[in-house]
Amino acid sequence: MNEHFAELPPLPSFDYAQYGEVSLKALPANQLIGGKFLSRNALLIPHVCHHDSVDISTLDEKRKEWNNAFPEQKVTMLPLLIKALVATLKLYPVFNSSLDESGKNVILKHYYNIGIAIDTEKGLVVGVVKQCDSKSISDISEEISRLSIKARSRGLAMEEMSGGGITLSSLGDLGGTGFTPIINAPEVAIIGVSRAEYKQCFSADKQASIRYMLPLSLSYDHRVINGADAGRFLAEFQRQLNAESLFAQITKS
Ligand code: CAO
Repeated sequence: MNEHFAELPPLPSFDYAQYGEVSLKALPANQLIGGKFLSRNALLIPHVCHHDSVDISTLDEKRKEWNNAFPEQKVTMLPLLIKALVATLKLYPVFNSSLDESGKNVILKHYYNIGIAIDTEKGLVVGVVKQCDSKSISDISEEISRLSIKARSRGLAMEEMSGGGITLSSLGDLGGTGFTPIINAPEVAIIGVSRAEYKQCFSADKQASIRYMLPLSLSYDHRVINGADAGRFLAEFQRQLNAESLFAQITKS
């Protein structure tokens, strides 16, 4: 496939200074390294991005109740998303897979390692929270904290950035209503999460209520996953984010 790209014209070089003063700023190290992989993944993987939103009103209430009761063990939305994602992956295992080198088979992973995009001063890195099915919400919370502190100080070891099955890229409370995340190959899907907002929603019998809605953007490798699979997968993820089994885990955390 690469030979087709060898024939593309180079990006234009340009004398920007002819229009006014300019200055040079070096890109941070992680940005330089990550940029090469992002370019490769964006060019070589046929991406499709599926946008949706999920009602997390009840989940957020339970999270806040927990945080008020145990402020020293504060939980953000991310560990809860990870737990719901693991439950969804168990039902839709192709989202936790990689294409083999022949491109004719997928390797299904029977472990649940979730990558999380971490914003650092040196650029974006992906840390991997391992064995999320056997970890409690508190354990996952602590591991996210550990990985993000280390990524922003000493940097992560290769082992801490490897072995993921699918990645969650949460822009958290930074804003946005959706974005198109680039798949972290050799994974086949990535979920982008934007800022949750209170919105007026209507039930099937047209009753209005204000709900806390979380925007989701699922990019998937169209060689492996079809649009119908993506729709079913996100519908299940929405169910899992509202499942009693998830709420029960918050109180047991
Ligand atoms: N909507 C609204 N609020 C949200 C939210 C969402 N989708 N996600 C998180 N929040 C809230 C958290 O609950 C927390 O609020 P409280 O203090 O009231 O609980 C606050 O935002 C800050 O959360 P956080 O960002 O510190 O923690 P996190 O666990 O959500 O995320 C980490 C951790 C490491 C993923 C995050 O710090 C980070 O680096 N995010 C950026 C990732 C990124 O750059 N992605 C884009 C990649 S493409 O270039």
